[in-house]
This record gives sequence, C-alpha cells and structure tokens, in this order.
Amino acid sequence: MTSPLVLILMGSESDKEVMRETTKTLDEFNVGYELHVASAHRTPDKVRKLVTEFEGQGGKVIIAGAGMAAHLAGAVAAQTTLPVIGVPIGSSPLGGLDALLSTVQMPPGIPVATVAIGVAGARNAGVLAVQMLALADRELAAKLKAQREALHRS
Ligand code: RP5
Repeated sequence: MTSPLVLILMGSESDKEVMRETTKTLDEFNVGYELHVASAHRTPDKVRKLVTEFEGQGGKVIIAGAGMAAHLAGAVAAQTTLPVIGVPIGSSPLGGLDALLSTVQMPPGIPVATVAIGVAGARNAGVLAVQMLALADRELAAKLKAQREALHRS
C-alpha cells in the first residue's frame, strides 16, 4: 500500500461535516489521504506528531480545517515546509469571519493557502491539493482538465 499524499486535520469532531467535502473531492480524484481530529490548543503534541510523521513518510500536502480562533493551519505550517491549505470553518457566533482572519493572516515567511469559509472552502481545499499534486502527475492533471470542462458544460 502506498503512503497517503494528503494529510487532513480538523480541530474538532464537529468540523467533520464540513470537511467531508474535502474527502469527497479527493475520493473523486482517487487521491489517498489520512484524516485526524487534532487541535492546536487541545492536543498540540498530537498535531506535531502527525505532521512530523506525515512529512517523514513522504506526504505532500496538508489541509487543516478549524473554526473560532483557528490557529490550527498556522500551527501546522510552523512545523513543516510542506504546503498547508487552511479551511476556515463557520462554527462560531461570528460565522467564520474569526476563523478566516486567524487562518489567512499569517506573518511573512510561513504561508497558509487559505480558502473560503465552510463547505465551498472545503471543496476548494481538495481541488487545490489535487492541483498541487498534478504538477508532478500528468494523469491527475488530465483529470483536472476533464473536471473543469465538465464544470463549463454544466
Ligand atoms: C475549534 O473550535 C474547532 O475547529 C471547531 O470548529 C470549534 C468548536 O469545537 P468544539 O467545541 O465543537 O469541539 O477548535
């Protein structure tokens, strides 16, 4: 069995419904992933271990979804030079604006590629991860083109 290319982390079980859109997308492209609930503030050691192991086993892209003061994606980016995609989740009374700003406003040098709040962002995180992987995978690149053409037609 080959190691998964994408690591998906989310801050809480309650984020799973939104992040299912990411797993659905990766499944459509037949891209392998592993998924864990790991919180930057509740289980920081678990986050560090998962990221370090994933990088060590040759993983390529990390997707982190979290709500409220969503520092998960930034905390992940601090541990690795792999590309990190952040999904802000609208789980707070502020509707995700707090998570959006916490995820996107990284200081210079440690980027988090931040997508839209909620389900649209979770979908786009999956597509963006596939686009990154497709840079070195012609078959995946062809699937992306076919999917884009299908979008145009619809
Ligand atoms: C964040 O706080 C999680 O990512 C979640 O979006 C939010 C609420 O978490 P729970 O209280 O539902 O566990 O850490």
